[in-house]
Amino acid sequence: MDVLWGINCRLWSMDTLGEVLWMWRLMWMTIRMQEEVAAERQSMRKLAAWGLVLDSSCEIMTSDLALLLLVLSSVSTARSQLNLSNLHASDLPSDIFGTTDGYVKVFCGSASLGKTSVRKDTVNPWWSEKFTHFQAQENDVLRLEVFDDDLLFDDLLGVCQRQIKLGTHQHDCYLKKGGILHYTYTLG
Ligand SMILES: [Ca+2]
Ligand SMILES: [Ca+2]
Repeated sequence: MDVLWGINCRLWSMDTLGEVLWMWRLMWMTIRMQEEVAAERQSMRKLAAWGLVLDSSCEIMTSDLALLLLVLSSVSTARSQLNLSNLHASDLPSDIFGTTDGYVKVFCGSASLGKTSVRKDTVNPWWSEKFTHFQAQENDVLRLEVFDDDLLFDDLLGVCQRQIKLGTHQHDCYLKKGGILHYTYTLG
């Protein structure tokens, strides 16, 4: 009797172990499937965020893809070249440390295009530097920061900002701390 019970018990144990393993495998597969579905949804959300229109079966429609490519190509062709030149200033304010030592930092959109050299001891500086940006777009913000070079901390004399337009334009910008910055740019 004990022997038979022992055999039955072992068989029961084997069956139970098999069931547990099978259940564990089923749970593991379920979790993996959920992860894959979540990842798939995440990638679909990213595509949707890029402006792609998805159909009911979550497949990108051919016409939408063609439209996207058309938009992307038109964006790339909208890039223009910006040339900035003829930078000079008049009546820059001096301070107790002496006559102004002016220079200008140049930015276009999120790009920094560099800065001019320092024109020492003059309130009417001219800068020979020219700045070029090949990835400019109409309505990008051209930003010019005029500084007085000092021993420790340079003084910001004023900031000139404007949205650039196609063509050649000449501007006079009145600086917050006094003086005028003159410049010319061409976008095209
Ligand atoms: Ca100075
Ligand atoms: Ca100063």
